[in-house]
Amino acid sequence: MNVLNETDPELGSLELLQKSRLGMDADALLSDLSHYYTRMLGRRTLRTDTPFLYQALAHAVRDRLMERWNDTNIVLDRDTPRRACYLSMEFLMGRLLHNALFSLGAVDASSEALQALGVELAQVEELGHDAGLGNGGLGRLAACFLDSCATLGLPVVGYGLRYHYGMFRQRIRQGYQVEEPDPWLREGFPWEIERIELARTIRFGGRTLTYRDRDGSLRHDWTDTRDVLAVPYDVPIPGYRNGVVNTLRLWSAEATDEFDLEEFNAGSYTEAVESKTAAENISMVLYPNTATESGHELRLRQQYFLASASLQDVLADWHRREGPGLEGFAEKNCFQLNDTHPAVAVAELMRLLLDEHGQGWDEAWAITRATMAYTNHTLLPEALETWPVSMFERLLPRLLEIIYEINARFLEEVSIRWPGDNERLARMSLIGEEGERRVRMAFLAIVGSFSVNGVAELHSRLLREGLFRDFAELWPEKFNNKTNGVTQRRWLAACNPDLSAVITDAIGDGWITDLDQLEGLREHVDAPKFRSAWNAAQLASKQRLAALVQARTEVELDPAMLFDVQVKRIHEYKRQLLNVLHAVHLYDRIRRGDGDDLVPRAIIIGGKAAPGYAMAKAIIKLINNVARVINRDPATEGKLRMVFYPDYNVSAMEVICTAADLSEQISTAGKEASGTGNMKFMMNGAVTIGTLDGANVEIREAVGAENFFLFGHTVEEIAEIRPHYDPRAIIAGDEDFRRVVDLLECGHFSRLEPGVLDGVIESFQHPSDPWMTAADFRGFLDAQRKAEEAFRDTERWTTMSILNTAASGRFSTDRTMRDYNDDIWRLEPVRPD
Ligand code: 26V
Repeated sequence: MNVLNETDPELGSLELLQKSRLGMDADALLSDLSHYYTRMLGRRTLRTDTPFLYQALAHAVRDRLMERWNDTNIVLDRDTPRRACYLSMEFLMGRLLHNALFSLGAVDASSEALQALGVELAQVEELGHDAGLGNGGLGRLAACFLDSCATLGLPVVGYGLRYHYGMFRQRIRQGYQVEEPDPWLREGFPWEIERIELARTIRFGGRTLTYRDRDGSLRHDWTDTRDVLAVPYDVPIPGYRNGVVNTLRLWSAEATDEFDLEEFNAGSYTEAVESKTAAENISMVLYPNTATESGHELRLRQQYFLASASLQDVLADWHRREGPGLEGFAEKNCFQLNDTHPAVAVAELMRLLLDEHGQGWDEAWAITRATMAYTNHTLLPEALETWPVSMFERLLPRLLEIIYEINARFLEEVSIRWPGDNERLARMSLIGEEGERRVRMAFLAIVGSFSVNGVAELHSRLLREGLFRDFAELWPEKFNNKTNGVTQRRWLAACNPDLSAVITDAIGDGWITDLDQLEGLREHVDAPKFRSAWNAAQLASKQRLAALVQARTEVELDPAMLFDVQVKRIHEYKRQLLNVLHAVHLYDRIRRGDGDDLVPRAIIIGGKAAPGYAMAKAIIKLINNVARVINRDPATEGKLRMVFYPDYNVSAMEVICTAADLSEQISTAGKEASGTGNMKFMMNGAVTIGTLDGANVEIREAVGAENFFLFGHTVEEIAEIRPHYDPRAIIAGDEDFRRVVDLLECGHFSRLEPGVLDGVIESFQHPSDPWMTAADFRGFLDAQRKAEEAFRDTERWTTMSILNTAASGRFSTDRTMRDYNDDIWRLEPVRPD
């Protein structure tokens, strides 16, 4: 239901818009900036300790985006090309100002404008908050996808939630993680446009009525619902200097009325206000990805809220342009499900088509199956979503009916193909019957989609051979791979201007939109001038990071050291623990006088642990305790430093990824679906030390085995040794490992806090350790030694660094988006007039 009616754009306004293009020069920007600063924000004195200068510049820039945004939307409206919707519970956008300026080609002009005021652009950019609407890789991938789609001119709309509180801020107190809320909207978010006229009503609870309509067909009514309003806020997504601005539409939950009148009239004022709060809770907070948070009803509410609002939006827009019928809808629309989080969209699209658009089951199912596509992002069984049937029944009774019907028809198909195979039926059912009955969201997504993809070659193979084997046997043609990427605009061009200049001097700037051109760097790999420029840029980046680390942690890092970096969410499978064991080993060598030939090294670890994930939090405590002891011991002076970088986020990564020498990608094989941090490091010239996991496999293939430090058991080896895995025997048989464990167990790193580290120290010694950290200890040490030798040979390292960047072309999301488009979306690029 619309709150207001949107009117069609008029031809007259098109001409007006085109005539009134705003200037991109410093004078024009400065004049608009001061207009917003003084007239809109009402500030008279110039200061950089308040957000107003940032907001004023953001508004001036947004005006310029708005012109291109309108132009893009006019073309989309006029030509109605096929489009794709990227449905995602997370969009980890980071800061938007620099990206907007960079896309518009206005970085220099705005620097100049600010210089006239005696202010540096970087200072102003620092005033902007990260839009942290995501947990990690999955959310950042969505943001990189949007950047690439806009740059390629692909008509793709991002649909997400406008959480009031994004990813929590992390503080470290006495070595422990402390979470603080992230009220990122408090100072206002200048990039969004509220579009109240496009608000939708979302229903929850109630019951369903079945009746026959005039034609005698069965119809369903979902009544007595508690409704919530979904209000869209649009964020512009600029393409790189191509005049395209796409849309990220974020839904915010509001009560349908200021007061629930029924309750208010009945005299229950407080209940009325409470129900308003309950409605608005839906988009209050981003859920962390831990098992402890799973199964929460509010999370299912969020998922349905996103799915329903977005699908209603697309259908309403369709009818606005095409009239009442749905003919051609499936040819013009495609929905990409970012993991199972929005998978309820399969059932919701069915509901909308059946109950609100008068379609029969077969027509509706044909449309659903032709428009939905599903991407899986994890193999971890504990991360696979299921919802209790009882919860579905209470919250979304009509959807449960539809899911039952989908399941009945689907199992019929399975039993025709494999008659009498009841075990298979139980395995493939959308309803899991072990213990409490639960809806299996991944299976719903597979059954309802025409495409199912993993995010790296290895991951996609493991999906086909393991987790989704039955489904791959039934529908082999559905399964495909789309290896992840990252956008080089943010992750090289914008965040590493020094190295970018060196690259552009050598091969021109075509790589900014065609990353394969980085291959051209190979030709320059032996040129002394190029190499020294390369090294100078790397050194400048390391100096920049050292300064940041000192400001945040008070630890001093010598930029000449080997910067050994692991930043990502803290999770056991990512094995930050293995990294710590290595750090303790290096420390032990120094202490026993065997550290003289060590390459001086700075171990930098950063990342957030989900608030309910006790072991991950214990790992953070361990890292901090070990770092403290190492940094305080005079014996390590000039040889070894270790830091935990607090509050790791997108903006921190923009500095960190430029300054790493060694990129740690050391997950247990088969556990990391892809990884994307690995790609950011590679692109910026870091060399990877890693296992054969996720996209590491493809990174190594691209750069060559000699430019990658490989270690660790493979997926197959892990499976083989698991049944008789005996970490204590491994430790006992390895002198270095024994010494590390002894140091940990004697309390050396927890002198005044006896016992606080016991849980972590035990975890990797247990035969049932799922991550098999001990199994890869020796391999890791050996690979680290090789990395050290290579780093000592400065010339060799420079070559490896250049070759890593040169081989990173494949890992651009421009390539990923072309792959999605060629195989799944099949969209035509748009060009605004
Ligand atoms: C979710 C959960 C939920 C409950 C228990 C623990 C747990 C652990 C991880 C997750 C995240 C699942 C989805 C996800 O974020 N996957 C990441 O997606 C990235 C983009 O494709 C990819 O690069 C990462 O390898 C993958 O972990």
